[in-house]
Amino acid sequence: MGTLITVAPTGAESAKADVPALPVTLDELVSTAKECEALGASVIHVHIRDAETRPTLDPGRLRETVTALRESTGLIVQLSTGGAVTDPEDARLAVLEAGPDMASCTMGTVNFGDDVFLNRWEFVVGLHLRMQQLGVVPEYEIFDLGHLTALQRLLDKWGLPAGGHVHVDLVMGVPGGMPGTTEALVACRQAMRDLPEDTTFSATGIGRSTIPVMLASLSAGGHLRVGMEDTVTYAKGRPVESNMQLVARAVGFAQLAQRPPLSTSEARTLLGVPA
Ligand code: KMH
Ligand code: ZN
Repeated sequence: MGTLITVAPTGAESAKADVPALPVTLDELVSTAKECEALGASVIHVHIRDAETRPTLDPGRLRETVTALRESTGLIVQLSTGGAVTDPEDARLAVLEAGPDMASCTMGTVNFGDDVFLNRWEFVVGLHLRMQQLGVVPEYEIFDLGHLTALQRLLDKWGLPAGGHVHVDLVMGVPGGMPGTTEALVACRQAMRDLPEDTTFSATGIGRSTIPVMLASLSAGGHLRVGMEDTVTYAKGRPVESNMQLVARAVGFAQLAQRPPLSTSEARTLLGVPA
């Protein structure tokens, strides 16, 4: 099986002033997307910024971003409905109206550093149902083991997502969530036995857990998410130079594991995203 590589280039947490290589304008995002696709990424997980480089969920900017990424790349465009911890639920739900191929759907509340990333059950159900209506394929974001139990409950009660395939992303090493360790990844892998049989997963490790999580995911049959949303230090004392540097490293690891990157069309087939 090949490796699905998702790039998460921007996020909502780092400031451009602190991380100058962060893509924050539409031009920066599109050129990053093109280069990451050429290296082997097949999905882009998108957070956008406003003219002052602050995180935003502005509907017009989101639509413009989806259109520009579709025109310039073959990547699967996945918008974040997580936004920033300060974003209200209605703005997060409205992200879906921008017409992405995929969107994230976080499966529960988690302490997030000194903040709280709030995901009430009723809100999670609302996201799942709206994605079903609009034909947007979810990526279920799992910050803790119990989020997988919540996903099982969601699917049991409300049915399979658009596209019929279940794909989860393990976001590991957030201060307040599960640790970025092989043991935690294996525990999640075991818990996925209660989900549909063909469920797939990717994993990302925040900060220092980036490399251990990549290796654990590849060896457990999982896929990879990398990018400056999650990792801004490449190695001790070396800031990340670009998202491409992180994608290139992930591609190298995937090739070493004899699981080369999936093409965008193979990724669409795997995830149930229409061409
Ligand atoms: N920025 C975090 C609060 C997602 O994109 O869906 C949430 C997050 C998850 O990044
Ligand atoms: Zn995100």
